[in-house]
Amino acid sequence: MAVEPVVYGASERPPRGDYSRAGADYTCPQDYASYTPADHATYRRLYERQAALLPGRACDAFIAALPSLGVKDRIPHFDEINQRLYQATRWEIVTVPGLIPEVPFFSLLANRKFPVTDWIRKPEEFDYIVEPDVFHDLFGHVPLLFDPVFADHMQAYGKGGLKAHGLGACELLSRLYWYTVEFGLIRQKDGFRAYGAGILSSPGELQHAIDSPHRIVFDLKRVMRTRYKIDSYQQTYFVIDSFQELFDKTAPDFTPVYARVKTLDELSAAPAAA
Ligand code: HBI
Ligand code: FE
Repeated sequence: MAVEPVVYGASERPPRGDYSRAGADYTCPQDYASYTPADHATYRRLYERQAALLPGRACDAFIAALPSLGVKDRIPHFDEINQRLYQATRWEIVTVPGLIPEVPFFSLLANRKFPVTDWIRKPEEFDYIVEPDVFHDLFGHVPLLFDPVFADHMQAYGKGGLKAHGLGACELLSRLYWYTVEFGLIRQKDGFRAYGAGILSSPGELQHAIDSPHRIVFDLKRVMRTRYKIDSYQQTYFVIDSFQELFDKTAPDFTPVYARVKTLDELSAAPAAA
């Protein structure tokens, strides 16, 4: 059964990835044979460049977990990673052809399955790509799934997403994902560090996020009111003190939070003019 492709936002770009391979839950086998030597070289080069930028910019938990991805000189077999990941936090990565609709996405997270796109960007997209490719998903998202508290938060987010869908609150909830899982900062004793996958997988934003003065202490309602852009560096970053704080502040039922936020004005992604 062919499923409908999905693209980020209301973009006119054609969907990336072959959705005819996907089942009803949008998952498909990792098409390992399709990788060319150039694809493996792209992954190796992306990994080398990004890993060199992590000290002083990525959070300690990410740096400690990164080696769990295994090989860095080629695109890993997802099964290789799953053996370690399942042992660590009972998560597993599943293959998807690209972005998938919110309900299938939330359903996978709610079952401790993280969807990883299996195609990789072209060499000419080395510095920037809008859609998540295998490097963004593997390098950016998977290491923190080895952290027990963050792993539990991700499952809770998926369960919350299924509820949000029923309440028509997916846009509000997607802002929580955006300003934490994708672009979140954490305060460590030695300074602010990135834990968001969108920052950790981007060479330019990793520096920009650490240098940016526009940091706001994590506040759930403020996050849900703040719009975001998908194709430029963030202009506002939200800061947590620990993954436990993120888990605790997002554990309660969001129904009253959505009701309150819907009565308040949305906030621009750009920080209020000083
Ligand atoms: N699909 N494959 C994939 N990966 C994502 O990170 C993703 C998605 N679909 C929707 C989505 N993220 C966001 O809109 C979430 O906030 C729901
Ligand atoms: Fe992502």
